[in-house]
Amino acid sequence: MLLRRWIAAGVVAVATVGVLSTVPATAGRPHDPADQSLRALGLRHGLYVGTAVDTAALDDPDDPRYREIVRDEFSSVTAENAMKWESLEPTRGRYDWAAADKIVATAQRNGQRLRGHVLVWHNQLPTWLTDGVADGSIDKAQLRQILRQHITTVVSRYRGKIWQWDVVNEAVSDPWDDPPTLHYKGFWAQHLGPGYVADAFRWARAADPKALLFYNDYNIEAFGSGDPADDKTQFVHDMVRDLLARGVPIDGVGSQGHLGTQYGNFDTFQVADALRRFAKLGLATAFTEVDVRSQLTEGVRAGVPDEINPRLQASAANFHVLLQACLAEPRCLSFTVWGFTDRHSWVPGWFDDPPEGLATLYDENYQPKRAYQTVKADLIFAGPPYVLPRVTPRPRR
Ligand code: 9MR
Repeated sequence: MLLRRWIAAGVVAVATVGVLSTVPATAGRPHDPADQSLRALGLRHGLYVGTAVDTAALDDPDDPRYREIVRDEFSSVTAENAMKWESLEPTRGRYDWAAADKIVATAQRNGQRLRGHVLVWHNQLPTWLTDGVADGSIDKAQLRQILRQHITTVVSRYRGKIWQWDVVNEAVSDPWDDPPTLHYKGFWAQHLGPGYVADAFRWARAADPKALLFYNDYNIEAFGSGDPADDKTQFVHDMVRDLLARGVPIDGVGSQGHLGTQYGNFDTFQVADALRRFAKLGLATAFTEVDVRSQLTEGVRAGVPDEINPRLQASAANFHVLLQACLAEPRCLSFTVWGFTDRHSWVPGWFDDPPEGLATLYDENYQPKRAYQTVKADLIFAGPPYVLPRVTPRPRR
């Protein structure tokens, strides 16, 4: 058994070196066929493989492995929470840049690109803002001015350092919301009307002429009915098409990619089709927050293999579908996972009835899971004619 495994590993290693040695260096890094990290393998295609980073984990002196994996495996990082409004401006008028600056500095030291997350979202807003609106001390005109000021301040601080900004996040409702007909949802739409979306992109562009400006949302991995009344992907498609038609400087659509193994999900062709249709509008795309969670049944928690294995395999299969579709679409610029280890993942803290977890590429002890090997294999065994170098659109004015 051991011998068979060893031989199989040897065959893969030889095949890998064979594939890699024919590929030229990309993206400014010397090509090293021995470097089998996700970042090196991704850059063979010009694809940036990223992760969200958690400030506490990054700072934890007892957790060096976290920092090593961030540094070695990823070519792009996103601050999981540190650039959100409540983190940056907990007190009105007093910005605390420490955590965000640290992530930017770490990324620069590591030679990584940065996705900025997030300028306009209805969650994780500071209470001075939401309370002020609720008690009437901030009126509509002031709110618009405050938003403009926030976008200008944050984008200006990191001008020239952010590759892609998530300018507007999750502006569109879901079919389970009330009313079920899809609409602009949440704090900003409620208080400013949907025009805030275009405003936000214009203000972001004024503060940084070069960053790629993204709209970012979940459950837009594939098209459904095609009716914007109940197909979120179609709604978002029509929204960004209209923004473009009005000359709004939007450059990309980020598909978050939060999936669960208990759902039907999609095949590669459906996902590739969605990316293609956004690309046809002239937009870049990216997977921005990929993770694939599973229900932690009693059997899973007790370590029963026939409960765990199908979930790990299904998780890997869903990572594969999203990554393969991204590889197939030259305008899909980056593939970012929302945390890389089950040790630091938003999932267990968020879904507790039933409990969910197992959503990332590495287990809690930093052992690579099936999903990691699948992502790696996808990056190794992809190439022309179906996988071509990335095409980056010029930032719109
Ligand atoms: O991972 C983030 C978690 O730590 C926060 O508690 C949560 C609060 O809303 O936000 C999580 O990140 C979200 C991201 O910013 C936007 N898309 C959904 C992500 C998961 O909720």
